[in-house]
Amino acid sequence: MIPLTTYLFQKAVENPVIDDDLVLIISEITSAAKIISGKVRKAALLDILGSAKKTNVQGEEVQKLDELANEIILETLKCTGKACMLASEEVEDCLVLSDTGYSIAFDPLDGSSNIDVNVSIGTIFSIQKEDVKKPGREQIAAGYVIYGPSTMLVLAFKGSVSVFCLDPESGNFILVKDNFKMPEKGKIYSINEANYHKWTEDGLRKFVDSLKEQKYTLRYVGSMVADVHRTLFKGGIFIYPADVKNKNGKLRLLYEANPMSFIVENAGGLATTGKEPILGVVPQELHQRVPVILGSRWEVEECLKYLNG
Ligand code: FDP
Repeated sequence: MIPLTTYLFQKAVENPVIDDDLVLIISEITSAAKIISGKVRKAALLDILGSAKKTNVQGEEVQKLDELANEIILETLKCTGKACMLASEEVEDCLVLSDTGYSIAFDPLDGSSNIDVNVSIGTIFSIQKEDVKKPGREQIAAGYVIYGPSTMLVLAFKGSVSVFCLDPESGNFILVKDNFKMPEKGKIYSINEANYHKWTEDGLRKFVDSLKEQKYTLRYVGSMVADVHRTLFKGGIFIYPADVKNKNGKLRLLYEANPMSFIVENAGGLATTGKEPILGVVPQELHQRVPVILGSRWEVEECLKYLNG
């Protein structure tokens, strides 16, 4: 039974990137996630389900739990004294706290349209040095916490991905899988197929048709953490493409696409916009969107063949 903090200090011995400040930041993000997990589990009892009756910077409806999760993470990270810049899906501008240190981009509660129906949602985070607006390849660490039947943390550093499960009795995230690798090929594709006729790439339609011919099955929760979590463990492909309405797709680069791509690639998979590796995209804007194609190596390479002729 290895708790997260013990794991981080052990990992720091072999990986010099993991310094005490980083350990503190990751520990505090996961402490915030434990509080959020508690609120999510009791949301109906605490009367915190439903809309906060406002829209965020991206024009999306803000849920009460979105707001609460955002406040919990912001306050927790500010208190560490080690975060120099914070960027949240729910906040228009970056919060600059100092010149040097770690910057954290996060989606406090991803999949918020699923909150009211008790479907898995999660917190996603990306940690960079100094500036948040850097290519994903430069991430120091990235992870997500999924609030599902159990609360799990998936944490990636360059070259390693580890999986933890929250033990409700001890309140610790316990290591359940070190050096996690995803399957090289799967049997599931995950995409909002209701948009089939709106996708801008004809090659994508042909690729999805080819998967059906190969007897793939479709699973789509509509909550990125849940869909990526399944893709990591079972293999296959997750796609949120560009469509006529969303020219750059829907998912945000800095706190959705980048951290998930970093996890997937360090677990042996691939992540691309269809034109370039997601981790190579140079961010132009804080809330920039990108098309996302990620998953097992075989399916992503196959998808690229269809997209690029
Ligand atoms: P949500 O709007 O519920 O917050 O980031 C946005 C996101 O969820 C992702 O979690 C999810 O993958 C995607 O949107 C689902 O979008 P569609 O409903 O358009 O399929």
